[in-house]
Amino acid sequence: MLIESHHSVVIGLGRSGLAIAEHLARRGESFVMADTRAEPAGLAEFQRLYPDVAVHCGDLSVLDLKRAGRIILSPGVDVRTPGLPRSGPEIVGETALFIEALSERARRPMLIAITGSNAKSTVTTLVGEMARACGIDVAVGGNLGTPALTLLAQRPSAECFVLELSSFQLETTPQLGADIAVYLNLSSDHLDRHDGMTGYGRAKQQIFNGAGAAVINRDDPATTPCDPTGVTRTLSFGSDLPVRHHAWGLGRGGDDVWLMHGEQAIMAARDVMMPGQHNLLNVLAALAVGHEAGWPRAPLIETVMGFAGLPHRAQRVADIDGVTWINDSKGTNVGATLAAIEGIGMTLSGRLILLAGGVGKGADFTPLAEPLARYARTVVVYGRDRAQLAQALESSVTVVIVDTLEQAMQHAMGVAEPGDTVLLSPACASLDQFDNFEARGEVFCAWLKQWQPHS
Ligand code: UMA
Ligand code: ADP
Repeated sequence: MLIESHHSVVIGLGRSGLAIAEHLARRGESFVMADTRAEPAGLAEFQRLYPDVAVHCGDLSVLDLKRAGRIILSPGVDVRTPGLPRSGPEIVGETALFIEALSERARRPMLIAITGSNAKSTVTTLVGEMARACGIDVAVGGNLGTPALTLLAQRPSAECFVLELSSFQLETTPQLGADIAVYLNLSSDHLDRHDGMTGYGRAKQQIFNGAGAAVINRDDPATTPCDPTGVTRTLSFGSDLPVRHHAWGLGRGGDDVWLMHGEQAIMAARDVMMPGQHNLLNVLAALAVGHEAGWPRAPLIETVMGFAGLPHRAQRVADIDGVTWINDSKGTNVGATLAAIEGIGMTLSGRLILLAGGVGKGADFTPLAEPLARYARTVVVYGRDRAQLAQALESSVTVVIVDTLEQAMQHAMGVAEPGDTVLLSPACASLDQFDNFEARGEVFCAWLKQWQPHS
């Protein structure tokens, strides 16, 4: 394929690649497409839509990418992929094109950008719901599912964009310029892509580039801007009692826990439908965003009271003979599972039975040992990396090893006592036994159906 200096080369024939192609085509810009897979799933659809655009599939090293005007990467494509030039043309991602297009608008809509290792989708969705409840024409997407450029095309008159951004998307966005930049937390994930925690943290810090207000987590120092230049205001949330006006936190009064803004109690924790203290923090982060955006408080609180959370994220799915069953299949890393154990453990009447396992991605599971010793009756491990989990946990808690999730559930059903909670929060990816985390969560829910004849 011949590459010329006026060409953008778009890499990746997935959702982002299609959104980029549509954007460039609409602007009349010349581009070619490439994908490192020999037969990418999106090829036929792309060729149907753009029969005149050249497409290269396979090794990028055979292309003369140094000649390109610029290279636009899909988030799933590593910047270190063989064949990608280390110098020469600029390498950016879909979010950078979105920012460029936004800045061309006469009246720039508000941009709220949300990152973190965990809770991005929950907080992004909640902030979007809050905006809608305030009557704002809002578009919600990014890593959550709909590419930012697709949102821009579909919702040209949106007053506000709420984007979930992954480290992959931030890494290829040199200047984000969000009006409100939210950094929820940092824990180990995607280390294969980012040369360890330092690179992963550095990519996440790009959320603050050119930001107006920063919303950060007092419980997690990694979320503080490393370079606060340009950040005009910093708001924080955390599990302690906030002492300053810009701080959101938790307070205790009588038997109740309260969500606080400075010294003002905003709402009772028992009015939050999502289970666990970690979800109270998510609500505090969303309230801080709503406040900073200048949205009225009453619809924000009403939205929280009606928000049950997203499927597969610490979702209460059954109550059988006094035992609560929680589906946290999206707990695909140690940080998420830790938050679920701590958050749910804190409010337990009985003991916890944790079901964990799958593909551990080389993670260190030992941080789970101490909270499990505090809250768990048993941990049932299954799937490919069950032996690593067992080894990390068995000196602190009873561990039972089985092969499959169904066997783990069967065992949990046998040992659970009334008041206990069975939590599926695998701390692992699902791909050894399932298509994705949704399929894993659905197996969990389907298995429970046999015990709930009336549901
Ligand atoms: N491809 C290559 N070479 C590679 C990897 C991929 O050529 O080394 C090609 C594939 O053959 C395929 C295309 O790239 O044709 C897929 O592109 P992609 O992997 O970037 O995926 P998209 O379909 O563009 O979806 C992406 C995000 N995917 C990833 O970051 C991996 C989606 O997040 C996101 O919803 C979407 O853009 C819209 O913004 C998914 C995700 O798993 C949900 N995100 C990770 C996460 O949440 O942990 C970060
Ligand atoms: P993301 O989009 O970042 O993956 P999700 O909202 O889909 O985030 O949640 C992913 C996982 O993180 C779920 O298992 C969820 O229970 C867990 N989680 C939710 N809130 C928090 C939090 N505040 N800290 C850590 N983990 C959390």
